[in-house]
Amino acid sequence: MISELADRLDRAALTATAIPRLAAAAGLDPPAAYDVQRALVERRLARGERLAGVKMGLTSRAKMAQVGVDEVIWGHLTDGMRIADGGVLDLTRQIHARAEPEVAFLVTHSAVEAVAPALEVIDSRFEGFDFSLPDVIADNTSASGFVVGPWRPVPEGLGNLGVLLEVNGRVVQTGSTAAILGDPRRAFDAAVRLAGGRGVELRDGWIVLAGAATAAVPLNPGDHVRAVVEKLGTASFKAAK
Ligand code: 0L1
Ligand code: MG
Repeated sequence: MISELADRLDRAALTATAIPRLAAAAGLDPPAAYDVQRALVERRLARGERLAGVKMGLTSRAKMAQVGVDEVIWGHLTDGMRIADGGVLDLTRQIHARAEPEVAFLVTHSAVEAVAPALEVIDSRFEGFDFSLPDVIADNTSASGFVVGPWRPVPEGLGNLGVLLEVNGRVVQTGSTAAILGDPRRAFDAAVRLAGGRGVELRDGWIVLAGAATAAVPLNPGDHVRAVVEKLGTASFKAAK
């Protein structure tokens, strides 16, 4: 069953076709959903992608409320999801992608080496971007793409830096790194704990995406998307069709 569910999600992503929710009919609880996620990521690795880190999801109160839960979740990042800073996201390979501004950590010796402004592209494989907690866990927490800006040492006050999300030069969302579990470093600690609990130790050179500082915005062809994080700088990409 795990393998069949992973195949369905994998096919949905590969063909950019939304599918109905699957967790309730399959009786998936969160631990079984993480088994599906692992099987899903293994299909990417079998195609030659390599693990690049982990991402934290539902790290803001607003997102937890949206899914009706009180806990953070995590997913896998691969090199195939990475978009160069200033690079292009191919929207023909997305279903209904959205972008959200984040903070990324660089891992050395299981600790934070550096921090960077980042963008995550989320693209739920479920119809209407609508899912239960086990659904979104199985779907690798909607992970689809990510951009990391320039690395720098962790600055004073990381827990409350201003964040802007711009589309085509217009500010469309404003927020603070405080929206990420009160301080993005808590998201890093949660990544160590939760991934470690599933036998995944953070490796040197891996990236941890800490979570969104604002709501995500839908993407349209031609959009130039930029995250601006106080003291950290910017990360950007262009959405193309
Ligand atoms: O990165 C995230 O917080 C996404 C987690 C899943 C919820 C969503 O797709 O919005
Ligand atoms: Mg995110």
